[in-house]
Amino acid sequence: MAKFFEEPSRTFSEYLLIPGYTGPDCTPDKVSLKTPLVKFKKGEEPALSLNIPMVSAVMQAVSGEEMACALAREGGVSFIYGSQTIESQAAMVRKVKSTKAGFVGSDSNISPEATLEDVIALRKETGHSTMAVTDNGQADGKLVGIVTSRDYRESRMDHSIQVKEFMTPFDKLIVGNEDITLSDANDLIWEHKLNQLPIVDKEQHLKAFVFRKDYESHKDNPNELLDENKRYIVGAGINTRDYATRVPALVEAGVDVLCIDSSEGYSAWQAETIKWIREHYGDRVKVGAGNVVDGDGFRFLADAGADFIKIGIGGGSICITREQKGIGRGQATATIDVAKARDAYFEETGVYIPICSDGGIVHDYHITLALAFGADFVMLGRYFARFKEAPNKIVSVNGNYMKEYWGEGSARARNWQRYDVGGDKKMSFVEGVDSYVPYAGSLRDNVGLSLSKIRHTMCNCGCLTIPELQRDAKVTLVSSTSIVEGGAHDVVVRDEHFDAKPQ
Ligand code: RVP
Repeated sequence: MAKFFEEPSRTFSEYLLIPGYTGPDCTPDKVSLKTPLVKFKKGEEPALSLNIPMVSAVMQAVSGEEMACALAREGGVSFIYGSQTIESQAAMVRKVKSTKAGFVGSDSNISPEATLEDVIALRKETGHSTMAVTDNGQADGKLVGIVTSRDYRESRMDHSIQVKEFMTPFDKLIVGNEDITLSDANDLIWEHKLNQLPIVDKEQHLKAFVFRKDYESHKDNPNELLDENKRYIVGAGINTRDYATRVPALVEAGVDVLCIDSSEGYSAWQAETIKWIREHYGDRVKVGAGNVVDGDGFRFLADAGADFIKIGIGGGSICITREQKGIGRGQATATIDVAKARDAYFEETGVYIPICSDGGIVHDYHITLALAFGADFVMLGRYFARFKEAPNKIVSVNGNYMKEYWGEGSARARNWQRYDVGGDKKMSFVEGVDSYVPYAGSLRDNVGLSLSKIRHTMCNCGCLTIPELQRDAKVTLVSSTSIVEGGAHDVVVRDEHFDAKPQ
């Protein structure tokens, strides 16, 4: 007879946290959200940790190079999507690793022969008013000058005038050399009252810009996740088919951590992929695996040598796996069950394997719940797809700004490797949808707000760290009627459309 689980499969919205005692020293500013990213032995430090418990999903619509830099700046990690060619994925990783914190690659480049009209068009496209003028019009060209809004008067000048006629030429520019430190770059900016400092190599090729406004934000970014060379930490997704070529290319590009991206990870192919990585790189290359939804799946991947293990089947906002195939498990129950298996494994072996709850986070408090259930960090797709830094397009739908968001198992992404169970190299049916999510602005503002809520809730629970929350949280199931009680009820909520007129 089949094995039946006694507990129904539950999701986050079915739970609430019960407050614990909050002492006078338990304040949000004292909360640490540091959490391990890869496994470690009892008493030792993990080789990689996150400063906030959030990573961005291995998805075309979510994790490109801009997202990776923005999230690392806040203390999390992006896993650059693997459903693209090995070359383009490695190029994205390389781009992140070549972006030193505070040193920004130039995305607005123009040639000296271009016209003012081209400058105006480029400014509209990128939203940036500082442009590098390079001999070939590309980011890697020789710097011959810069154009900022101070160099031209749009309404007074002929738009066909060439850039070389009005740019600030190289010999009038203050520049930094490529070995300059951020703090020396900042000194130059202050000394010469600059808004930006171009950084060039010995051949005068543009390497980056340091902006005055970025330095300010860098200073108040204590959570930035950097490697020992002050470069952003970045992850990348891999699959169980082309790892023998993809992994070396990503490692060569400087990737910090890999993740086998699959809708169902309790498989021989995942074990083979990890084995191949261990044979070729030992423990130097860190690799997470998944997804699983019970203790058996966890144990299998733990024994296979995974550095972290991801939980979740069918809970993603764009995912229809449960409808299509009838497999999966409520995200809360899956996380609780896998956390139990992880704790038992730790007891038994002295090795702590971080677990990641992936998919189905709708409200910020779901993150706190996932952590209370034992997750060490969460992976989010929909959440990050709403931000400016995601690689998906912003569109207007019925007058509202939206961002496109599509599943890796949708007809649009066609990421068949993620759903591969051997056999044909194609997708015979979809497991995801193509959708829109409301545009929400910058990652920094949104993540800041979410983390603030998490810190406050942790203080309500009397916890200053994630391990304390995992150990001390008190959790209750909610009834469907008490869910109604949890929102505003029995009042007419005031908004701009319904407001009392003064008498
Ligand atoms: P969400 O954050 O709820 O949008 O979920 C994102 C997660 O959904 C991803 O990290 C991945 O595990 C899963 N996913 C991605 N594509 C698909 C699909 O097409 N079914 N599912």
